[in-house]
Amino acid sequence: MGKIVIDPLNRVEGHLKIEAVVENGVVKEARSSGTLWRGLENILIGRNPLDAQRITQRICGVCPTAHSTASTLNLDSAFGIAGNIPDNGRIMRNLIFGCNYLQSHILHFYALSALDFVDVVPVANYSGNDPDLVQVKSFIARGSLSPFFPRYEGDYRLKKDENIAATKHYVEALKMRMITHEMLGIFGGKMPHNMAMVPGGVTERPTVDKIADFRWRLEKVRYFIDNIYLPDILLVASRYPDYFDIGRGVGRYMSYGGFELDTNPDLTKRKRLFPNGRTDINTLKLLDFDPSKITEDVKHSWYKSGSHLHPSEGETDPDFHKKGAYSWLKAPRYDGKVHEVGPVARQLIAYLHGVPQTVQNVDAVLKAANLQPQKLASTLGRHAARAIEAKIVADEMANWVLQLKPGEPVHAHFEIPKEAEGMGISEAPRGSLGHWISIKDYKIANYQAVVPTTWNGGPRDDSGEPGPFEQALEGTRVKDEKNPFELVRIVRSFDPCLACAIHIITPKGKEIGKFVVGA
Ligand code: NFE
Ligand code: MG
Repeated sequence: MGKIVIDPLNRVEGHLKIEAVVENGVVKEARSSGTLWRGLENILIGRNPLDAQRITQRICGVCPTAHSTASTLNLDSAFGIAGNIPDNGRIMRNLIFGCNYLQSHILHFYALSALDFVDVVPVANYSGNDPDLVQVKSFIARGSLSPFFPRYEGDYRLKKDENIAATKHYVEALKMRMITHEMLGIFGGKMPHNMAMVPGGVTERPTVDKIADFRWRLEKVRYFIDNIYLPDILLVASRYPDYFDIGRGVGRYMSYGGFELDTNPDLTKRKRLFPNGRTDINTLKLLDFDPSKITEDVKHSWYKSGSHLHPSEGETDPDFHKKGAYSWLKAPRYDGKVHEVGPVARQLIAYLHGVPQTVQNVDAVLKAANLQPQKLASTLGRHAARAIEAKIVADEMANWVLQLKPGEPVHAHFEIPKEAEGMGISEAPRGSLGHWISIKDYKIANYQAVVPTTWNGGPRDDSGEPGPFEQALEGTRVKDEKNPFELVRIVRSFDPCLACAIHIITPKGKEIGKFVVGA
């Protein structure tokens, strides 16, 4: 029996450690551990509620827009104005958030995980004159091997020309990332950490110039998704078909729903591009979603605060010496049960709701890869679902931007209430994201976030059931324990972001070691 330790696992947001106990070549037990304490949200306590949108974005540089979306929905709800958002504000929020989705999904496939399937070594001997590839070749020749190495060896299956083409796409993906950031800047001011999303709507005004600027850039990104990203996913799918059976995971899925199509003040009833719900991969029946059933367990997390609490009454009291604990992530559960969140969850649930864009695109990809829907519950299923929804979001953005009405309102009036509770639930690129606020005496009295990578990467719950990463790893056959490429492929398919997962509120005045929070 051997133990594999992969630490750090990620190509960014690195503080994720995976431990796998292997018996007869198969993972018998896996542990996912967030190894960094951040304590970022403690800054929120006692502040003006409007600061939430600014500060929570700093949880992450990859998906700050997800946190600005969840926090503005949270403040809309606490201020009692969720039903008053003007169409221009609703649409510009979708566009700003959509840009972040596109950059995040493209970044994830090409920069953070494609190198698990693509071998860049053939580019060292490239003899053509493509300027991007010539640059990569000279970069390698200078001995600059990062970010391509170190890596696990032994299972690269694309042909030489395919590896070279995919490396070219890696470079093009970086340009797409730049374009989506520029697009986000048009309506959001800047990326990361947009300045435009505020309770009531946005601060930016649409003009014909901005709409045109946005739209031509979006067309480049749509071309890349349709002609490069989706075909690359299908190519990898054709060469690594066993990865539609590897890394299946818990099989229970949940989506809070995201991208606002109306302004129903009840977020659970609001019409959204990706609707809310739950499902099980074995039955594929649509199940209900009720946010009051969300709780967080901490038996195996380094906290001495209460376990199984709803986020509206969440506590975060660190205890690094706690026995039996092995992660700074909590273990979120719905109705006491573990759920995977993310693109597979969103697309399965949207499919079961009959969302036409999802049905059409999921059917097309399943047909092209000759797969049953159940195969989406897998390592490559996660990559495929992510590419499908990049296309859906990009195509919808092309419609939304033309629905903006220059000269019409972008923002609804609000007043900060003396006392209020709020909830902002949405879908970040990596899955379901919720923010909860409690306001007392016009200030933030408590603020809790439950984040996608906390759902997927969290440890065992109080009943001992492992989290989604852990369950996806358990039962996996490892060919060579020194090169556990199967395990990194599985976990990276979830697109882990530990910066998000370990955001953590600490109440003001709390002593942590020698420090007193907020003192
Ligand atoms: Ni830091 Fe994030 C997304 C959020 S993930 S990337 O997507 O919220 O846990
Ligand atoms: Mg939290």
